[in-house]
Amino acid sequence: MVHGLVTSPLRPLVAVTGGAGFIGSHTVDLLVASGCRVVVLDDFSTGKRANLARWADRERFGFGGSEPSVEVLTVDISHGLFSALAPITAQYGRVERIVHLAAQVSVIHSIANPMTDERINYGGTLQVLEYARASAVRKVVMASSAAVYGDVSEFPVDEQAVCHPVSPYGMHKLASEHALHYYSQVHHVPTTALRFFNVYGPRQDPSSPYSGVISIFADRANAGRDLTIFGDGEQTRDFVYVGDVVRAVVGAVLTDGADRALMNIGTGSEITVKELAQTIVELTGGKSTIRHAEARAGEILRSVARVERAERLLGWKSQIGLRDGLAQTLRG
Ligand code: UD2
Repeated sequence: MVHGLVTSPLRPLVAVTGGAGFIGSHTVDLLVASGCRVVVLDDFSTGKRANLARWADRERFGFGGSEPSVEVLTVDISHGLFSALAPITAQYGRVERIVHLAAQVSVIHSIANPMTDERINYGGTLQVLEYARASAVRKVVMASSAAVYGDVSEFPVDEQAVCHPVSPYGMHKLASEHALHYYSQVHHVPTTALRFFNVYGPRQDPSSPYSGVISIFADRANAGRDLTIFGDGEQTRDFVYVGDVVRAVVGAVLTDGADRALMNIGTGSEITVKELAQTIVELTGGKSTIRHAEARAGEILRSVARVERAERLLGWKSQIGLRDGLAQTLRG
């Protein structure tokens, strides 16, 4: 069970950085459904207003009404949160909790641009934590990643495994986890880091070559186009449905427990990319052909999470199986 859930009749004000993105917008939906008021901070580099369209008519100045509502601010997280949030807190009271999802999300981009990745991903986390410290925020939850592990040899991957990230992206996520621990221990800002495995689901953008494989395969299979597998397709991943992921995020941010904790957010099951492609082709009526191209350099061959810790600390477990999640994703 989630311990210490907020029972205040007042709706907590929760800030969501990256709230217009794929995982962020699903997080906003669930927070609002849980009775929270939400302020989104997003620079719209990859986030989209369309992802928040259902809240558009209730955006701005809706906090005083009877309906839960969402405020959207255009902010580059690496410039800090203070000036952006000042008018909001002056009008609606303090930000009680923060979900930190804003990030430069491409591993490949981080290898070509390590300084940019450091500014946004590590620097952005420090900005969030500085705001949280100064404003006595009650909980900060950050999206970390399976990328912190790098190459490991034991599966499923345990949170206690020694981390050797093999990208600036993974390095900066790991450094961000250390920052969460430091701010919690020294400055008494309660924090939780969630190490996401391969998240998929509706609203994931398939448009970049480094988009999530399921978003690319779903998009192409729906259009009857070929799917390209990099390498032999025997590499495995632990694909976790976005609806499950945001239950973990919202559970963690609305609890006063799980402080200074970090945990894997995955299903504990793995599937090869080849089986994944075959399943998607089957679910879309068999119109697409599966082709192979050269394996990606630096590819991790196996990835699957040990999941007991999230169950123990948050009472969280994935519920949506891959076939159901794929069906939802293919419907869009
Ligand atoms: C995921 C995360 C990344 C980081 C990393 C940590 C996503 C989108 N990326 O990278 O942010 O956390 O895990 O290890 O979740 N593939 C194909 N054909 C395609 C596209 C991909 O075969 O058209 C393969 C790809 O070579 C890989 C697998 O599918 O073996 C998954 O690729 P991905 O880009 O979805 O995610 P991954 O695991 O590289």
